[in-house]
Amino acid sequence: MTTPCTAPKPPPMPGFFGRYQSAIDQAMRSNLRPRQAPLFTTLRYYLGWVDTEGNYDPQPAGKRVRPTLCMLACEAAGGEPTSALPAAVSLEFVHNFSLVHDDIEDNDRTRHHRLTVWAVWGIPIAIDSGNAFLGIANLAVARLRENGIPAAVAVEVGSAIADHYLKMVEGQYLDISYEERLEVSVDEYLAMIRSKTGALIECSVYAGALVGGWNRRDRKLIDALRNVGRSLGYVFQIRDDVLGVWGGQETGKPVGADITRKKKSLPAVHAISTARGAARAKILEIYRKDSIEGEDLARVLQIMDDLRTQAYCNALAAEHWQAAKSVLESSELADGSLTNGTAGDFIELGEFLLARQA
Ligand code: GRG
Repeated sequence: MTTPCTAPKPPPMPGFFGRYQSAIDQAMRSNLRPRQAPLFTTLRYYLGWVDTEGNYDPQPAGKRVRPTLCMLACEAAGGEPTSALPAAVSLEFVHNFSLVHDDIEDNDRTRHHRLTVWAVWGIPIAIDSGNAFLGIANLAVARLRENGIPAAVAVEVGSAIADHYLKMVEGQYLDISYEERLEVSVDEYLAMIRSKTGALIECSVYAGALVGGWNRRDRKLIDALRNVGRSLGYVFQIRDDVLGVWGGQETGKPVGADITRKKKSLPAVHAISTARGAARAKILEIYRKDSIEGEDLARVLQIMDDLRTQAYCNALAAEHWQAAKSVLESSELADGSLTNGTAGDFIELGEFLLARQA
């Protein structure tokens, strides 16, 4: 029997999320409002607003982590959080572009317990749908000027978002290419997740800090917040990898999901690189097969248990979280330069990401 995912009870979403949720939702809806062509039903469906026919049908949506981080960083740097909404929702649209395409690439028929776009409309339409999300994202961020953000800052934020989503796409390339390889080092894995997942999370904090802090001419503060975002990206993906193997109470994923598909997520990277003797021969033999199921899956989970792989992953996530906390407590951020209470919000968020169940 393998060790279940360790968290006594799922932590609640940090309370401060509520501060921004309705503004994010309204801004996302207003960006999509002028788009009434049938294509955009696929976007509204994916966002959990309508059913496949386009009829009102609210469903549990994504966590909106990226726009929330963007608004929190803006507030932390001294800005009015709503001034960052064009960047915040742009990041959420980019994220949805990546998820719609990721569902195709991973052959995933469901996300958040609902059919994915390709599973409903087929792959060609889902490619189109993802591309539409990206177009909407590009238009959304261009609206920063309407919130009184100077052109130079708006251009910098727009370029940062484009630059970071290119990094995300690069990271996705690496992730896919690692599936063909038997052995991937922890350093290679960390470089891959820094791009695939970390780039957009880092950019969320960076973009928010730029919008909120441009008039303070305090690059140190913006860079320090950006470093917090970078560390949170690692925490986020490592936790995702733990949930991908040991399941989460709310992920809807079966235990072993990422092993079955031979993903080189952190648990596999750790187990393959640290197993010795008969365990090493066995795990390599299993990972040479086309897919991993039944007894093979149970054996890999057993090897991971023996190697204390889950504890290793949790410790690495905690190490990156510690790095973020040290920045939050560093001289750049701890001397009252952050808006009251926002350092505590970042801490609450980090602790939620470390233990989240979905
Ligand atoms: C094919 C041109 C082309 C691009 C594809 C697919 C892709 C680019 C990049 C993939 C990036 C990706 C899906 C990273 C995984 C990040 C991740 C763990 C997503 C889950 O994020 P959550 O938990 O999702 O925030 P919700 O649903 O809560 O918003």
